[in-house]
Amino acid sequence: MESLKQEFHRNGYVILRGFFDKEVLNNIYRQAREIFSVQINRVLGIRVDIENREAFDKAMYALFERDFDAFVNTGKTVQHLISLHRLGTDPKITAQLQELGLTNPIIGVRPAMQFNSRFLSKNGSKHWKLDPHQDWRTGQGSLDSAVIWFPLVPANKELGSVQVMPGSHFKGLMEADTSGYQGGILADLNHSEFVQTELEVGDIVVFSTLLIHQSGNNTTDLIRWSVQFRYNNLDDASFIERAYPMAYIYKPEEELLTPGFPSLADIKEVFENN
Ligand SMILES: O=C(O)CCC(=O)C(=O)O
Repeated sequence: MESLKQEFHRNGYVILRGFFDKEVLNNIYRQAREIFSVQINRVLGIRVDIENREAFDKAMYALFERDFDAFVNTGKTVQHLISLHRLGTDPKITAQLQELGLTNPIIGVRPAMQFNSRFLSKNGSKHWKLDPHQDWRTGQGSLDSAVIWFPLVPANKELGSVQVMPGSHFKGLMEADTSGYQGGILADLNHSEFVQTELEVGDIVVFSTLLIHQSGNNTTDLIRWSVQFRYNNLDDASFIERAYPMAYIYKPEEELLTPGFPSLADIKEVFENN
């Protein structure tokens, strides 16, 4: 019988059902909504019930429309949840990656949390979903580097769960538009080769960074909340030979984001009055 590693090598991905504890994921999802709800309250003056999914997602759209910067910054902030990072370093992941052949896994980049909805796009732009691409193009890590993709809400076709093209890692690294974040593949692809994943909370897809994949089409009025973890293999010979290339740029802003802040009074408020 084919081992999981053989299936992973053949298809370029595997789906593992019930891999994560639902409660752990629910907690991350809840914490992310709590952070957004603070900005929803500040910007829109409403206290939205984070347990009411329709109402909450609508409030997210309203925040996006009213204060795009606040939305983007909050989106970045939730990526830094300690619970999310803790999950990304769970020994269970290391063991699973080792079973799949990444003998010595290391984090490739910070975790990413995505909120996909056509209502979270500017002027009808398609940036809310990703065209066919290979993550290796943007990560350039070990040849066997892998992505763990999972939803924070049940993700079916209608909610636009990720779509994968089985065996497409054997097409090699494709020409891509590297001008933006997407790294979209330029060649015409046979779209009928895409497989639509359908995942419950707790299920994961592990895929090779060379696998061609794309966002599904979220046709619902709800947000598709999902997370991606990325790992390299320190033992990969080409990774060592290429001196561990690091393609993600992480640097501070040159300008103060809030000009004139903080004053000495602001500082004293924190350090003297508490
Ligand atoms: O979440 C999606 O729809 C696509 C995600 C993806 O392509 C990626 O993280 O590389």
